[in-house]
This record gives sequence, C-alpha cells and structure tokens, in this order.
Amino acid sequence: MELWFTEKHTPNVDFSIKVDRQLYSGKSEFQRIDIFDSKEFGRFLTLDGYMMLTEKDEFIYHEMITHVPMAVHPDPENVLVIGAGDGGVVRELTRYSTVKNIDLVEIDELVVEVSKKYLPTTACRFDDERVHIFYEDGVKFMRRCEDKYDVIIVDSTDPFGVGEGLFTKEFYGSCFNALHDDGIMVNQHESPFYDEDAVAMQRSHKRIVESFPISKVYQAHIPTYPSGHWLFGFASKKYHPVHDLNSAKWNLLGLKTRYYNTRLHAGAFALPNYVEELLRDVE
Ligand code: AG3
Repeated sequence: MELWFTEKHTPNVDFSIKVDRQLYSGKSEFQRIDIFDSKEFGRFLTLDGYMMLTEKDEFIYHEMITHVPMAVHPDPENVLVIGAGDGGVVRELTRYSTVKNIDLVEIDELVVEVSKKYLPTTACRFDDERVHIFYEDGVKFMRRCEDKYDVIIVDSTDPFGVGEGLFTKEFYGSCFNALHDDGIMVNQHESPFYDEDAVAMQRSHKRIVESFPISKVYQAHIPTYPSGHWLFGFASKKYHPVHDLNSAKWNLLGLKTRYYNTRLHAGAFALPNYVEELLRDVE
C-alpha cells in the first residue's frame, strides 16, 4: 500500500508527496495539525492540509523572510515575529548577536509543542533567553503595540482560515504603528502564479501599499508551495530594500546561509514582467 499526502494547488492541480509514515495528527482549537515523514522531503508539517514546511526546503523560506530585513536595517535590536510556531524564523534570528529581544506571537500553542517534538531542525532555539512567546491572536496583540519594534516578520498561513486577519488593512496599520520611525515589516506574500493565488496576493499588496510609504516585493523559489514561485513583501518607513542594503556589513557577520546571499538579495527584487504588472495594477 502506498500512502501519499496531497495538497490541491488549484481545483485542477494536485501536489503530492509519497509518505513513509505519519508521525502526528491532532486538532487544536484552531486547526488540524499533521506531521509526516517522507523520503524526498524529510519530515513535513501541514496545517488544515496545507503545506507549511518540509525539512528539505524550509531553509529557503526562513532565510529569505529573515535575512532580507535584517541585512537592510542598520541596527535591529527588537524584533517581533507573528505566526511561525514551527520556530524556523526564530532559529535564523537568534544567529544575530546584536538582536536583544525576539517576541513571538503564535495563536496556537499546540503548533509550538508539536514542532518541538517532531521538528528539531526548526524548533531548536525557543530556549534562547531573548525569545518570548505570546500565545495570542496576532491581530489583537498588535493593537496594543506602539513605536516598539525595529523589524516585524509576518510568517502567516494563507489568507483564509486562522491566518485571514493577518492580511487585513487593520493589521498592517497596527504593524505600522508598532514599528519605530525606521522600522521594516516583511510578510509572506503568497504566489503570483495561479489565478486565485494571484488575486489574493494583489489584495494584500494593495493594503500594504496603502499602509506604508515604501512597499516592494521580492521572490524565491520554494518547491513545496503552490507553483514553487513565492513572494515576500518588504514594507518600510524609511529604508529601501536594495539601496539601503549594507552588503559589506552583513557579510562581515560571517553567517553561513544556504540560500540567501547579498547578491541574491538585490536580485530577488527584480521581478518577472507579469508579476510587476500584477503589482502595478493595485499600486
Ligand atoms: N507559512 C506560509 C505557508 C504558505 C503555504 N501555502 C500553501 N501551502 N498553500 C509557512 C510557515 C513556515 N514557517
């Protein structure tokens, strides 16, 4: 008998991975959580049947969502992470000795518990003394924050279900208020490729453009997400993601990365024409 995990990328396209073993299945107040093991991608985490990360390709997503803002901000000391209960973003952030505080706001405590147990490659730095976890709805948490953070990283699920609120105008406005005058917000920005995803991507882009003076988009290829072509949003009060990138300074840190480098950083903001057009349509 063969066991396969399948996510519908569109009503007409299936993405499947052959599963060796299901390691965990459970339901929290918020969602269904599953962990599988596979030959091709190692262990992987799905929420409500949607792929969140695999051991094989998570480095691409976590490096790109973390190091891009960290290489632009000249002195990121206080960082807020929304979602990200698997620990991947926290793992990357704790590599910066200059970071003094990392607040992680995750709505679902069970995601953190399950990740600690089954995903040691990502959930490996929660015990760093700079990390503070708040089990709370990110939208509500943000309402109380003002002029507090240098960098905010929004590592959400897709814009429906539990993560829906993290794509609203209200939420982006709260993020703006929560940032210092030179703060940066980066978010996972969905895929431009399939029509339905592109429409959702445009909708959130429009809201971010309306909320921040500088709003750019960058890309990476992530094999296990719909179409494999993924976008991130870079929203900022002051710094431009490419002109204000201090490559020499970041390279002096000596962080060993597998995907991110400062040449790729600049290149990632050069987008295909069809993507530029989708973005322009809502700017
Ligand atoms: N968060 C983004 C997941 C989006 C994937 N969408 C999908 N498979 N339909 C990933 C969390 C990693 N820390």
